[in-house]
Amino acid sequence: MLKLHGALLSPFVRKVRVVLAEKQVPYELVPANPFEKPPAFLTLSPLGRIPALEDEGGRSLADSSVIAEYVEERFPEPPLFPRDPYERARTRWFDEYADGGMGPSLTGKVFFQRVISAKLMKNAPDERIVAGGLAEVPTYFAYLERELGNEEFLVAGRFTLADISVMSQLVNLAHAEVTVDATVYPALARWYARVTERPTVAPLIAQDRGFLAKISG
Ligand SMILES: N[C@@H](CCC(=O)N[C@@H](CS)C(=O)NCC(=O)O)C(=O)O
Repeated sequence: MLKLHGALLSPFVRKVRVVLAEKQVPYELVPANPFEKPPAFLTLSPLGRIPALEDEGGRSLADSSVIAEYVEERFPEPPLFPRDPYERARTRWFDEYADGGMGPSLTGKVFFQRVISAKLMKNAPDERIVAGGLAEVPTYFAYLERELGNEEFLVAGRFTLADISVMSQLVNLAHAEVTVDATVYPALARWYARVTERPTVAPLIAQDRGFLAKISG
């Protein structure tokens, strides 16, 4: 069975878990703390980041996008990348927009301070960093609102990795009390509800909430 090394709350781990769930691929979630980097974990993930995947033969891969494409190629059904080359590239673009843009600009600031730092590490959040992240939210949300327009999904009119990657960052923002205001971003709010209600996504959010309730006590 595949082994996914990671932890609850990580947007990158959630992304891979949703990919595996959509394709109904069984896997074992092996707990890995990204703030401790034992040598054994560094052999799986040389940058010391979660997630890392180990295949049935013990071969490893790191990085959620690399893992998602590997899973797509090994388990093609249902496809999470469109066939058309431009639409495939657009899917990768939204994956990058989420991981390389929303991740460091929003989640890494607001979620990290309000949840990881305040609730898990029991340190006071740095409000200047939080404010910096919050100031960037409208730019990201307005872009996504425009890109969605009247469409149900971000790319090719169907659920793809683009939706998974962007949703995954937004879930972390929601955990940090940053939600999508439906009066300002109606398309994004509808899309977020549609994607997070999926049976492959909703249970993971519930699992996160259970964990958050425990660490908030
Ligand atoms: N590009 C990577 C990012 C992974 C990442 O940054 N994971 C965080 C946890 S959410 C981590 O492991 N941080 C620890 C570190 O950077 O040392 C991916 O997509 O997997």
